[in-house]
Amino acid sequence: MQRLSSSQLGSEFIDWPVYMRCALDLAVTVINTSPNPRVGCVIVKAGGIVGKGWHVSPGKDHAEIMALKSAGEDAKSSTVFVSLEPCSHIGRTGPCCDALIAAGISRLVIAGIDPNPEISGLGIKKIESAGIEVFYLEDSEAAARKINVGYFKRRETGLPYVRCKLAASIDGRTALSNGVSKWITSAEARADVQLYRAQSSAIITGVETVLSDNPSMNVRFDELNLTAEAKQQNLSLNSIQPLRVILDSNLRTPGTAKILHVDGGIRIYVAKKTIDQELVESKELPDNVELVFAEEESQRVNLHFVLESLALNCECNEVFVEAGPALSAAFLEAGLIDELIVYIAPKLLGSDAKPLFEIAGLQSMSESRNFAVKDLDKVGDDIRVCLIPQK
Ligand code: AOF
Ligand code: ZN
Repeated sequence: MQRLSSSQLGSEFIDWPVYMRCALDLAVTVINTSPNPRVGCVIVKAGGIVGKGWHVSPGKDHAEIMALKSAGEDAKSSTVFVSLEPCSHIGRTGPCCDALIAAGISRLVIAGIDPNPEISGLGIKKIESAGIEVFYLEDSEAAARKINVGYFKRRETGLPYVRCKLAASIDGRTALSNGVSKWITSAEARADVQLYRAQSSAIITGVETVLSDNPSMNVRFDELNLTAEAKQQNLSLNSIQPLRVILDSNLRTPGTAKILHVDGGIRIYVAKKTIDQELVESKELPDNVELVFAEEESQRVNLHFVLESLALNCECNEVFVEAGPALSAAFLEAGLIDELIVYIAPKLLGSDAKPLFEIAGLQSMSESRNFAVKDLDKVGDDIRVCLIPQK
């Protein structure tokens, strides 16, 4: 395999980054392929695109297979651009490497190596041993990883990528002192949250939020505001609900809670030592609810255990925490948040309203929790700020 940076691309290959950008764009428009990565592929011949493909959902064609089908005979002697190394294994579907070789392609250009231990590097080897040249576009690697930030993190560390979302007023308050919080932010900001939910493998909340707000925490597909192109690329989306996860050390979630009665799987993590069978039976939980007895820390479920279990047992790539100030603070203080998303509404809720995070008693500036601003956007009448906690 030849590693190439843009500055090394001769005039013959000068448009390669553009074709790779097309493959990456196809991948990025796909909202959720969990537990699989988002992958895009374009097939180029005689200076033009002859085939395009993207992975839609597990069990469906991989990006390369869709692109090969759309290129037909034109795939012969073509150059194939894929945002990720083609697979060499038999999973839910057959190996893309074999299909690319059988189609008679001449060159393969990739932007990332699949961190799946069943594949990692083997796809490249297999293609090369069939006499096909393989190129790695180094300048596209960061974009390829960003599209699958959770997939890479899970495969490389055993933990999912954690986004924590909060909605606050400009005075940093998340609810009035009487608990009323509907609605702080605009409908546009709430539709934006729906998109984050839709791209997540799991949505995590706490029992306090279940008890105080009785939320559904599901994806309302009609609220997603997708473009026609995005709709076409996400045809299977409507049938997939992220796993909903409730952290509920003492199993206080009522059997009647709304979150338990909408489509999709539910996991309730309870603290191992505090729960007895009698309590479980008294709850009459619906069949789609799985109770998980978690390791505990000060009689609470251990958050690291929860995330590890979601990655290992449920193959969660990206998880979305939508919780109150106490649980959000617990994730932050445990160093488990990768990205904090705060919607700031142009409102004042007053000094007796509830804070963003329950963190108290700081005495010096050196104790402040610090963030780097990743993105800042206006969403409807609100501001969305994406922050990366600084360790
Ligand atoms: C590709 N192209 O578009 C994707 C790939 O169970 P399967 O058959 O869907 O295989 C899943 C694995 O394949 C996944 O874990 C990842 O390693 C790779 N994903 N590979 O060549 C694709 N989505
Ligand atoms: Zn494949």
